[in-house]
Amino acid sequence: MLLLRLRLIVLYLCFSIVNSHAEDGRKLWLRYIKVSDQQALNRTIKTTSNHPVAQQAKQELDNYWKSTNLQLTINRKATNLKDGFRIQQNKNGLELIAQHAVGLLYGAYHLLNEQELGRDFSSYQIEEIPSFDIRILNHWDNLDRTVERGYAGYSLWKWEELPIQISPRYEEYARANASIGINATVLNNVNASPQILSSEYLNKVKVLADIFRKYGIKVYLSVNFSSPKVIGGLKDSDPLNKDVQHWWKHKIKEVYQLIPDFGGFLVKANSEGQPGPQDYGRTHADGANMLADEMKPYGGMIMWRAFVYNPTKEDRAKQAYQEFVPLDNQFRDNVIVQIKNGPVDFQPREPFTSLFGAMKNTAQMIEFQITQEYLGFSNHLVYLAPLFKETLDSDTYADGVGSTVAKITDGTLRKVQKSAIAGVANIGEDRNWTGHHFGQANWYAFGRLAWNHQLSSEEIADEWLRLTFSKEKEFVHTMSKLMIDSRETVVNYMMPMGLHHIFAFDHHYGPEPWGDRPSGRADWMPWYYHNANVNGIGFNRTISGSNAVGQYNEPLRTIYNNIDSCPENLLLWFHHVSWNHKMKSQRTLWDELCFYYDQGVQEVREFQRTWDQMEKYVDAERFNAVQSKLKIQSKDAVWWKDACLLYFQTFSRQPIPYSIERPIHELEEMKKIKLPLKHHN
Ligand code: GCV
Repeated sequence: MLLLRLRLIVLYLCFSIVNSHAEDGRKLWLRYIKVSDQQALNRTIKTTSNHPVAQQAKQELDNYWKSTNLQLTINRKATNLKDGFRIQQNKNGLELIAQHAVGLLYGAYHLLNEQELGRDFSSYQIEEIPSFDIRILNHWDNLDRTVERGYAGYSLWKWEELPIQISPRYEEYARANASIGINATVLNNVNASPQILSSEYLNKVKVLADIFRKYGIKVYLSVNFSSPKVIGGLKDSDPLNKDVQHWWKHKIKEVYQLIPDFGGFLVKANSEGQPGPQDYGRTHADGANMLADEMKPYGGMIMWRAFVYNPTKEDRAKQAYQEFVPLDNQFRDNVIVQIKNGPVDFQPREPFTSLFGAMKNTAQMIEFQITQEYLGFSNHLVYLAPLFKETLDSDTYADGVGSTVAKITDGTLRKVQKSAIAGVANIGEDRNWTGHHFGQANWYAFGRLAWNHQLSSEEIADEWLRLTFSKEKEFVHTMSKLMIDSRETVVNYMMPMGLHHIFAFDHHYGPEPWGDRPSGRADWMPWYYHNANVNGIGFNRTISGSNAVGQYNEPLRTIYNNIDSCPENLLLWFHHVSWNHKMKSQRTLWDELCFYYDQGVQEVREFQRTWDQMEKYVDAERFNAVQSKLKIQSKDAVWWKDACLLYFQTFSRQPIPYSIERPIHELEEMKKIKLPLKHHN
């Protein structure tokens, strides 16, 4: 009996040990293996810098660098390197040179990744200079730890424990970001609680800023424009009111006393019910400049969002441009207007926002959404680098041919005090950080593109897969292709050919093209966007419609305006098209719509088959987790296809072609689906 008990105890202990090392994804792409004592003896790593960030770089290399001797050098004269680095051979080994300590840290991660990827360092030579100065995550985290549009659990920031108790994940988070070059983070939701600026919360923020500093990461905060009134007790928050200005001056001073390298504020004003300068008859420029002036002495930035639209008769897609273009020239040089990649809202596919390039004398930055609000949450495998690249590489023609969104925003074509790029984070408290293991790839891809927007989606997928899962050629090759395809697949089964915003109301998971709320705003209703009727489907944004095409530079205006030259993947974004319109494939629009929805479904099924064949390359835990998520994605894709085709068929009144998989749902049944999902803000 005693023996049996002992055996059971041993078994239990073994199981716990194995289990505590189970592969839960927490390590992300950072899987370096510690050097052995012998390896450590065979190489030396030296630096003359005592800067904490340089010391952090050295520490990482001390722990993991196996190859050769390394010299870390700060050369203040190497100004062209900015935050970047150069690595070259010298007679004793490799030399890593940077202008700033942070460049050494980025160089250290670069070397460790290269080592992981099996590079040969014998004649290694490289120079890396970041594309954007500020590479920033935007967390939409609320102070109660819910995350607006977050699908990876509660917020990482345990406000109720701070400033006393420190979660080890704060440092892990900072390290992960630094390893991909992210150097800034906005901790809280743009729908901001004024409380974040209370002294109580600022003392909590300080603790996070102190941890992040060692990794070269600056903290920013989203602020509520009504803060002077709400927490300052003033009678209003009018930016031209001297008391209001005074309040901000003192608040900003308090912030900098606690956090001397504080980055700045992000502001969502007069948008979706948030307060702003227009409440007092002032402009966005009045509001932004007032804050910018108070920030200026400390070198802080104001990121002012252009995501503004009102329930007027005007096409929502035109409103940011209309609001901001007349204000060009008026913003201070420490204001950057933060513009979403698409003119409506982070849809599976949108054209780039026409505002990019339209303001000649105003700094502009792009905002991507890494979290998958409109892309199946953390249930769907959708690799976003192709979406990010599509916008960055779009030619705005603002300063002639080649004025891509990337070059308009990175300082190449327009000189700016600081260039920037933002991504709405998909990170939460889940063990694997992002809910879906492949969601990590989107965090990684955002960082890599912020660092170097010339990288291809394939290069990034390749790196990430090898660092995160396996270096086996077949695995990397197969999964890289799947990842690249996954963006088009989600477009196919959700919103092909430029359809947009036909999501279920409020939570945005699943289809609801029939959605209507008699009391709700028209521009929050799917019919506002798809305009389906017996004649056809799509939003007429041509000259004869809302004339959103008029906001684009030539030749885009003409290309988009003409149904024959408009790219078919944006056709229903710009045109209301007859069901019998002949597509390039020679199918009618209706048949083509059926074809795309079906194709999306078939592609996800193929993803399932492909993943199952990867089992031998992946640990059981992550394999099973991804496999289950793909099942959900597959079911959802069928749901999307059936819902959209059966609903749009009530207008087209045409049969679903026989080559296409038959619906398995009833339209009326699908209309009854109401998911109990909460949208936190
Ligand atoms: C933070 C969309 C989202 C909102 C979000 C808003 C924004 O409308 O659905 O949750 O609010 O964009 O970007 O401000």
